Amino acid sequence: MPKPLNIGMIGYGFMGRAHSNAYRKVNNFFPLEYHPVLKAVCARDAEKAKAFAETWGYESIETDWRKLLSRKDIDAVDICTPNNLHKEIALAAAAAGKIILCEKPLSMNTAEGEEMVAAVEKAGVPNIVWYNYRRVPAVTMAKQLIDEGRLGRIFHYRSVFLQDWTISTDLPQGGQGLWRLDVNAAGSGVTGDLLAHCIDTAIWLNGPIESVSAMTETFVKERTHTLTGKVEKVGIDDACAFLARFKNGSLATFESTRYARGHKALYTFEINGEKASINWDLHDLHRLNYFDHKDESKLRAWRSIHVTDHGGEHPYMDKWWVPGLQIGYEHSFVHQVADFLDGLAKGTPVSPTFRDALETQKVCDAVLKSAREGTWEKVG
Ligand code: SOE
Repeated sequence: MPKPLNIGMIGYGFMGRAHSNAYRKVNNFFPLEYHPVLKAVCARDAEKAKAFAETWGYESIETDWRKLLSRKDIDAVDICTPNNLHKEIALAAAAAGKIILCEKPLSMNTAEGEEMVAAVEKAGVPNIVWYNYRRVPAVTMAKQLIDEGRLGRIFHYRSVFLQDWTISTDLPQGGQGLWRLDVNAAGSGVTGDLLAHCIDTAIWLNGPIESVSAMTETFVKERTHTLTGKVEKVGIDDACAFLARFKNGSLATFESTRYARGHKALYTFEINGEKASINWDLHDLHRLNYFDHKDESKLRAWRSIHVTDHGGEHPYMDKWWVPGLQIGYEHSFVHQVADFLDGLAKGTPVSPTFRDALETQKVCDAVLKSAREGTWEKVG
């Protein structure tokens, strides 16, 4: 018998849609004991909440997240709000004994993240953070290849996340969608929003990051604030680049900006090992590029693996269409829900838990401190 898992979603923006889509699709493709039920969506604006509930099939709405948390018919809370609300909601949700799924980044900073980890661990509630790119099949396969030792000793990790949507000086900060430009709502700029993805994937694939040296820049220093109507100082980092040393001795470069004209969401990574290298590009997300030095020398070259095959060898793909037919961005969220529900049934935590995501938060804090102070910083 399927077990219902009643979801209460807080927030209804881009991520609210991505997560709702995943809850709706997951049982059509993955055989799972738990079946998410879209019980309630919560937003301050009742009309917007109603419209969202109708589009996505939520049974009810709330306009106060505390009311949502007090409801006995909600099992799991999905936090899709701006970052400055993650901690308060997560602490209250843990105290109410709710399962918690939290949008990335975990928190505004490490101190908040530590409180959140303590709260969920004390309450013993299952928890996960939506670092979705880990579950793009080609990225999951990169993890498998590394864990199988195919790359050997790793020397280099190189990652970028480039966008260009904030170049216009007319773009305001604050409010729906644009809260990402408001330091009081976001905590930081590209470091917490985009590099957090790169760091999460990097730690997962290549182990802990020990130290960093960073630079940041805010190219547009003042913007009108949507909520106050006044021109206010911009407090976020528009661009950030940093060097890093991993615990395994490998060296890394990371770069992110919202000022790379022509790039919309160019998230890439490349890893160079003693025996082989891999690279991946979000714009071509079903492909994993692989160079194996043990190939016969006259045929040795980068191969582009279309990660769409069945038989369990290409992660997640046997659940979808037929071999060769690719899937996309939204499926990474479906995979995350599928793994999380599977973990719930088995009683095992599923990564990235709040504790895992705290490691990314520590790197972000070290990066921002290094940029501020012009120093190499140890992580944590
Ligand atoms: C920012 O534009 C953003 O939407 C991030 O917030 C997401 O986490 C990233 O996956 C895509 O870009």
